[in-house]
Amino acid sequence: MVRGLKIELAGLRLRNPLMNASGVFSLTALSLKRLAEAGLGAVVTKSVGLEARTGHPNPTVVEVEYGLLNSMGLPNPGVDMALREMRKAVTSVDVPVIASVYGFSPQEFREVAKRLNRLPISALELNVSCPHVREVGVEIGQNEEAIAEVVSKVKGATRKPIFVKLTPNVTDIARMAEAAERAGASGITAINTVKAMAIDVEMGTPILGGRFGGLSGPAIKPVAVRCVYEIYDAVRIPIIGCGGITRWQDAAELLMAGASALQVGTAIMHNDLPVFRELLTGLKSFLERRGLKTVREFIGSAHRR
Ligand code: RRO
Repeated sequence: MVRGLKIELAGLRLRNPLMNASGVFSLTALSLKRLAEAGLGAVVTKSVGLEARTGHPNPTVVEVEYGLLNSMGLPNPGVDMALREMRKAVTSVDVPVIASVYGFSPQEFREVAKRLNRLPISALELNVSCPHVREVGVEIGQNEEAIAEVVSKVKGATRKPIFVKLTPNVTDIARMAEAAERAGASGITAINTVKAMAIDVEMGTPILGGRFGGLSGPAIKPVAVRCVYEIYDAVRIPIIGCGGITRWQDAAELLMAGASALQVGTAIMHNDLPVFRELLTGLKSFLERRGLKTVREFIGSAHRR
């Protein structure tokens, strides 16, 4: 294990700040276990809702310059089936398990959160930011009142820490973070994917079965850095930075922008699980070169001038 990277996040003690981004390698207990074994500080499940969904028609993923475009469409087995897998996960994984939750209404979010109380899940991440599934993602995440309502409803149903995953597809992400904080969120995850599209010029039609998708990977890292920086100035609750982390320098950049923890998604698809060891070793050496004892000393350091 790489030492010196321990953090505390909304009451969770993590051996290091790295997590997977929800949806990547995170549907089964076995894949969550493999992520934990790859060295992560916590693991995050694929988003689960009240009912099962098959997701969007193929193709659901397309590679573009400097990133990936996905339109998975929230495929998931529904919370009751997902609970079985999560039960296996919490018993076989030696790091905190964070459950990602979505809903078509504040009541649905609440109901899913309530059912998750049956398991020793460490925290919830509310997905109010899927860019391409109608009525369930950005319709909530682009509206301060809707974010606040979802957070308050879920808070009434659980005592677990609540992270709210925000969309960059808004004019002012800091205001969305403030709304989540005012409603009692324990932290913010920033950012979900950027709404995007690709067209096959020979066919003359959109490539993705769902037409629109979410852009992830190196292309969106500067957007993530900007969002985390703005949110850090606006709220006191911790931020989990997510978006395009591929090398340890990207991780350091998001920490300096104000993230206390980090999620990695697309880089797992490109570099597989060894990417986490590389990130941890790189961050550790950087700390040492800077004469710093803990990763905490980095958090938000780009704001101090
Ligand atoms: O399942 C998806 O298509 C998906 C989700 Br829920 C999300 O939050 N972000 C994303 O890029 N894809």
